[in-house]
Amino acid sequence: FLSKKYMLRAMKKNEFIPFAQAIMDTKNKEIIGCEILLRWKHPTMGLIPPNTFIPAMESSGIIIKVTHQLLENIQKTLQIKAHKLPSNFHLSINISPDHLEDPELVTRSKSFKENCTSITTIFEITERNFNTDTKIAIKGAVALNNLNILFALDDFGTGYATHHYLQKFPVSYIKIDRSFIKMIGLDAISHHIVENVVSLSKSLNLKVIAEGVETEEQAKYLHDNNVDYQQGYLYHRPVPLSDFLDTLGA
Ligand code: G
Ligand code: G
Ligand code: MN
Ligand code: NA
Repeated sequence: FLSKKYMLRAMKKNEFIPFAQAIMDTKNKEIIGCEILLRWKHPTMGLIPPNTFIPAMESSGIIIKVTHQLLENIQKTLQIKAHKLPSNFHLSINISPDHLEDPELVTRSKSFKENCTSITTIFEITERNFNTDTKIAIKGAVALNNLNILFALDDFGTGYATHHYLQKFPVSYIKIDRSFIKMIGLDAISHHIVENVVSLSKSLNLKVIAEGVETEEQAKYLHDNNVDYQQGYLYHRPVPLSDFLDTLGA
């Protein structure tokens, strides 16, 4: 089921669904936005999580088509539920690094932005396996940034060339990988690792999002260490975007 042909057929049948997970403001514990997480609603296998199929989509290149379809689906859902959106809502979308080299991402994103004027759009680029360092990719990122799309460096702390990318790409947010959040409260060494990740982000003057927050102890630590935003099972599990927007009320 991970062949290119099979996944393209699934795309045509609209089996890839945007789920959303809330992102919380650490200070007032209000929802400031959400991250879109793709799910495959397979007719016989049920809901398949992205780590199962994203790598196959990336290596076959169809992630580009699937992401363009995802942008259209998100746009439609946001238009239907526009009355549910709070002001200054942040919507974060994962983009595969190679996709930055595709000029069509800029035209697609431009039309997305024109149709979703009330939200702040963030593209999350992972620094795990991030070797998309070409001039073309940087140019793409700058063009998107000129459309007022912000960038988050995802899985922060797991890559090998963090600062190289922070220098070259127009990054506004970093997301501390959940492997670091898991270490909070465990032992002294783990503690120092987390503190260093936080202080590096702060010294670079970036907004910090912690992901994979599961316990009150982690939440308190992140609050006490001035981490701006938090995401994790402690607050909300990912649900279909449309349901998520319904829970926002008014
Ligand atoms: O939801 P889950 O934890 O299984 O997500 C696994 C990974 O898949 C996450 O790291 C996330 O960044 C990635 N991912 C989720 N949705 C998308 C998507 O639409 N596009 C890309 N490129 N990656 C995604
Ligand atoms: O790669 P990325 O960080 O974008 O992936 C986010 C993934 O982490 C999603 O697949 C989501 O389902 C998962 N996730 C979200 N919150 C938590 C959490 O609190 N704990 C764990 N273990 N996974 C989480
Ligand atoms: Mn992400
Ligand atoms: Na991540």
